[in-house]
Amino acid sequence: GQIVKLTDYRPTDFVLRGVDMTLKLFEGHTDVVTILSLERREGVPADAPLSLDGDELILASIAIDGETLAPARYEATPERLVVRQLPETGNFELRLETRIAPEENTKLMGLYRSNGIWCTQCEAEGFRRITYFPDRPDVLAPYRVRIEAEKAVAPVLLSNGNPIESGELPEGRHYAVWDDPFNKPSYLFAVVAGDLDALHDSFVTTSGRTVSLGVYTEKGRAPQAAYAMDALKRSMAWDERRFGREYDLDVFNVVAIADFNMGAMENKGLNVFNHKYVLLDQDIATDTDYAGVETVIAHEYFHNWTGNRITCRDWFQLCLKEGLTVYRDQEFSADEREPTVQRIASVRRLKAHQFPEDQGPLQHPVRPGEYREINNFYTATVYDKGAEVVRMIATLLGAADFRKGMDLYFERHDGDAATIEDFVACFEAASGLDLSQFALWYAQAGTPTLSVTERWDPEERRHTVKLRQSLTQGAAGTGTEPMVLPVRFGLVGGNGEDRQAAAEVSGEARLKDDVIVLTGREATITFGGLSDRPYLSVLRDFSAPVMLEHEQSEAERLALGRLDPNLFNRWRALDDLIAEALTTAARRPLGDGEPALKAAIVDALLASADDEDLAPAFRAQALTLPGESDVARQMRENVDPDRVHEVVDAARVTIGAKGLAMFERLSAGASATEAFSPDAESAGRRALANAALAYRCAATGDPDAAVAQYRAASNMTDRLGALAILAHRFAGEAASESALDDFFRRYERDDLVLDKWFALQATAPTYTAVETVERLANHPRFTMRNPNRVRTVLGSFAAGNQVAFHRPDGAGYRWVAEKLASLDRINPQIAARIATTFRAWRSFEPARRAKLDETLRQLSEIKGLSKDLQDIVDRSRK
Ligand code: DPP
Ligand code: ZN
Repeated sequence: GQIVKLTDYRPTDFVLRGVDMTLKLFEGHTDVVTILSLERREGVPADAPLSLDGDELILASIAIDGETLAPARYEATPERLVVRQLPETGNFELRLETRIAPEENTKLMGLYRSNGIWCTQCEAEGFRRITYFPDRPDVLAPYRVRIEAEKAVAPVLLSNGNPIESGELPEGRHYAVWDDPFNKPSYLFAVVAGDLDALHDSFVTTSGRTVSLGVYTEKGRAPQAAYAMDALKRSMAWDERRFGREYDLDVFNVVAIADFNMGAMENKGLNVFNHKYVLLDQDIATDTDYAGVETVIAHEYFHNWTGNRITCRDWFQLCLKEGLTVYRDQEFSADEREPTVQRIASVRRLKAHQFPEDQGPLQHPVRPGEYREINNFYTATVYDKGAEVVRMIATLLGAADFRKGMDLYFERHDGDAATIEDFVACFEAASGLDLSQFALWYAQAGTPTLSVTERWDPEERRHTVKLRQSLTQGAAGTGTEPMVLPVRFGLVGGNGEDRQAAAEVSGEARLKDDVIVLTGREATITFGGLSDRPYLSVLRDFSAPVMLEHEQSEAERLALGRLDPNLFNRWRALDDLIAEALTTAARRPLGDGEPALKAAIVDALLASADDEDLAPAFRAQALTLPGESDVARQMRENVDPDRVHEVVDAARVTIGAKGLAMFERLSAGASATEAFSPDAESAGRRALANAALAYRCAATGDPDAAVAQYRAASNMTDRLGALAILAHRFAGEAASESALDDFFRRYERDDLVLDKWFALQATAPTYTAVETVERLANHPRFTMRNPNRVRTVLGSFAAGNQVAFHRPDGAGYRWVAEKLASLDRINPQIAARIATTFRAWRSFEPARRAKLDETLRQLSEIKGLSKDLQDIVDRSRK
């Protein structure tokens, strides 16, 4: 495939003024008539042709200003339409007809059918699968869309914007016309047609306009959209309050679709969702699912301003909308839930997904400089590190100037296809800060290391803190200049309060309130006038996405784990201690009997879990040990997944045994006594009880408590919490098998719940899980056509089952590779995404490394591999 480069950007030769489309939906095919109103851009040579993108298209007819074109004037292939001898000046109308087959579209890009419903996914380059078009985000136009379909099959006809007309047609057909007055790029185009139910509500904006809201679902499921609707209204109100952003159309619709490549899509006025992020109630969904729906609903809604009103000039600027919108949804969740717990969850996610990406062969900067397949750049780096970069801007500027900068961005660029430079310039203008060095965060790939050392001078009563940053060049080959690191800190006294101290900075850094802004490779800050040695709490709230190397004694870290008034760092003090201990232990050989965790660390963890002054959700986070993949990542090389599993599991047993009495108390009657409410506080109580149950069963080796909770559960969180313990800790045992059978029978009819059943079995940490996934893939309810199902079997196994995927005989690798090869012919995007699991191959011990290498080589040599999968495989091998 061809490489697209950021530096090659230039505007189109023709300006698009408007789009008028008619989609005639029939069983088996759809006829699309597109009228593009175009004009040659000033300064473009008169003989320059018009070149439009296509993908697997067949042109049925072509006319300009009502006149059919002679074949000599155009050239059409499935991928391109070139038209010559076009008017030198003035507007002209290009009319195109294409015939497409949504029923055969298994890539789920463009127009396709899911359970009979017609729906679209156009980001990034799906629109060109519907009609020939200048399919790039800097081509903006108003759209008018007419949909025609058989009324009995598709009573509901939706598109972007406002509905302006509808009516009957002969032969039982009908039509609807939608008008979107806002200029938009083609990737935000959407059409949905089908026999759908809906939940309706309305929202009155701050200026008093009433917006009709609809959440559309498959028949009979509208009641399960109630929480999504609630989250939507809260998102709309929050964006007004926090960012002064009001909704702009008369309607806002969300549609839940069963077969969907992404989580959801922010099409203007018509968000299309993976139904996993819409449909729930307490019987079918866990608290994690509730939080997921809330976040994704908010995220897509927030895109209306950060993405839609202001979009991206080109796909290299993807983080302009995604990083910013993730930051916004994180802030929303922090406000709606527990801020510290939300931050812990975001940082865990960043470290689990983005850090390994940034340190491996698929490394790329937050704004990539080139790509072969843009679908492969919807990554943790663009999204999550992109959000961290925005968060650092907010930290550097402070809340007031950050808001000023955002206001200016909306004011200056409303209606634009903008760039990162445009975005950053707004914060410079708002604050007077020079952010040119800061902008390196967008250009330099890799995770910087921040080293911190301290020296207490008892004579002078001075504490000296030395900061150093370094960055090594990785696969992306980008620069390694020092970056701007905002390091939030506190000097904690023995009473658990932050001390105030006069500070003196030497080296390239400055101090802004409680933030050290490190700009050079190193700097020293001296704090004077202290009565005794403080505990240094550094990188509070994870104020910069770095790897922290802080030379601090175990005693000091345990003290911070008990005292730090910054709760995020209180959590991190223990989490880091545990992660390091597990990593050290995992480097010792398999079967080494030494306990991984010292008694003092276990006691500290148990004290934290039992501290009733802390929110239950926080205590549950404290009990969540670093996962096997976190330990593997920290080891960096020579990883033996069996040893990692042994170490992490032994730690669970040790903690469970020592805290057994407490865990029995905390796990007793998780939900039996209270009516279900999905709010964050109640969810926190359930999380704590379920964490306690897991430790209890680890300690006793007895499944009875889990079986009892499974049976008595009155909500899915408790039922699945118990089932997860049975399916993983007691895999293969009678208690586990019968609970899994029961679960299947209970929820057989609901694919969303069935996904949980598939995923739990695919992630059971035993060698036999390879045979299990083989069996699951042959299960009548398994299908390669449904991305969720594929993700819950193949994806969960490859990314979430360290033991079985890495089985020493290589059977796990072979099975995944085989499945990916066949999946690639159906849905390349999903195949490529799952294949990224192989990128860590270099970090394993020699025998597994060789097998992984060989598997990747075999994959790379398959003939006719998609551009998506080929790109991932080739880059992973580098
Ligand atoms: N649907 C994806 C998201 O919202 C891509 N825009 O992040
Ligand atoms: Zn997004």
